[in-house]
Amino acid sequence: MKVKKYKAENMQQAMQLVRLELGDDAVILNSKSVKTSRFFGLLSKKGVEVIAAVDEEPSSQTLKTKNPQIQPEGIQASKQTISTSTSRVEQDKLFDSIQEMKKMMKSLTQEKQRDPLLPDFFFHLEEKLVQSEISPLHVEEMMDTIYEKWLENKTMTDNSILELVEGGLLQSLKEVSFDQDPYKKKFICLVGPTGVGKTTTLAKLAANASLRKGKSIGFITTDTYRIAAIEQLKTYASILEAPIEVCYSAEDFLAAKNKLSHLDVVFIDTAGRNFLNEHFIEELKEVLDFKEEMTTFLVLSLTSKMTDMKKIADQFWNVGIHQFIFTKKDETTSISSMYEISRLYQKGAAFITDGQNVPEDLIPCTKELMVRSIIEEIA
Ligand SMILES: Nc1nc2c(ncn2[C@@H]2O[C@H](COP(=O)(O)OP(=O)(O)O)[C@@H](O)[C@H]2O)c(=O)[nH]1
Ligand SMILES: [Mg+2]
Repeated sequence: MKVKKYKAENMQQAMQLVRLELGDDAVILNSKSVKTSRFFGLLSKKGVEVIAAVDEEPSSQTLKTKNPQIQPEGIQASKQTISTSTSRVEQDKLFDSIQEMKKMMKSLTQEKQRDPLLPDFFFHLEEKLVQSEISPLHVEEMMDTIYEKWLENKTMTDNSILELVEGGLLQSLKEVSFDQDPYKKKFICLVGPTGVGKTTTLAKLAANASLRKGKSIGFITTDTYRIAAIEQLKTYASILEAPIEVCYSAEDFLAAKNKLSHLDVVFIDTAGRNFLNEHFIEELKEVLDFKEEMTTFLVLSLTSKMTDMKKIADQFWNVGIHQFIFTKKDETTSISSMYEISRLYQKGAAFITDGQNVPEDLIPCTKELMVRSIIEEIA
């Protein structure tokens, strides 16, 4: 890692220096305002001091680990990587086998109890649901209720059984609100781990508000961790001819909010960083100063594992999440996780995204749509 200190008149200049010398992947480790003095201290001027770092060429890393006798740290590092990944794999395996055992026990008890005349389609649906991301216990309860209904009317068609399943899934989201007007508050903030599609989705939402709904819009980004991230949002802002404020501190953020408060909607982008880092969540809470006038969406990728999605939701919950946005539907065939997350956390989803095209690949989400997509997956 190469670390360097830069002094400049303002943050923009400092970032330019960092970028020129260390490139787009540079990371800002620290920044503070300082006084620079000229003419033997007679004239003092305000400025900023930034400490930035960048990972050095990956090839030198590889060299280190390739020659253990010369570089003992290299070996240690790689061993550590293996041991952490092993324990993770082990954990996942354990989780999977527990799920497997649950399923087995469940099917054993069912075979004993249920009427032999029960149509194959019932078992087919039940099996599909158990194989999905939906909790087996929840599936069992729902299918038991449907079984009771079938006992009362054994001539029920397959289609009627499917409708009952659809009704059952909808019933569990009865208390969950899926807000239909995401632009009703002035500030819209997206939070979530790195790479899930926050910035892309923010651009889609902003384009939608501006081009389709005719709202005046602006952007704020607090994702100043990587220079490339700022540039990404700046590009969208310039295409939409919208103002953008880059914030490096809580003070900057408050100033930016005031500066853009004349606009209809202001879209706020945040850094992902490591979602397991609790300190980061606290930092985010401090910087963002979540108030009444802000809608906060937690962005989750449907390509993530269910266990990870739950961990992320738990971590970000403190920040005050209003609704979910589920991304990358186009990259997976199993989408029951979004239903399960909404059911578990009793929060709806405002949007689903299904591609990289801005602004097209954005679908407003409703309960019915969410449940229908599961029905299509299992039927
Ligand atoms: N396939 C697919 N890719 C997406 C979708 N949304 C975003 N991406 C891509 O995911 C990558 C990361 O997106 P970005 O918005 O930078 O994520 P961020 O780190 O959360 O801000 C980019 O390559 C996006 O084009 C989606 O709905 N489907
Ligand atoms: Mg981003």
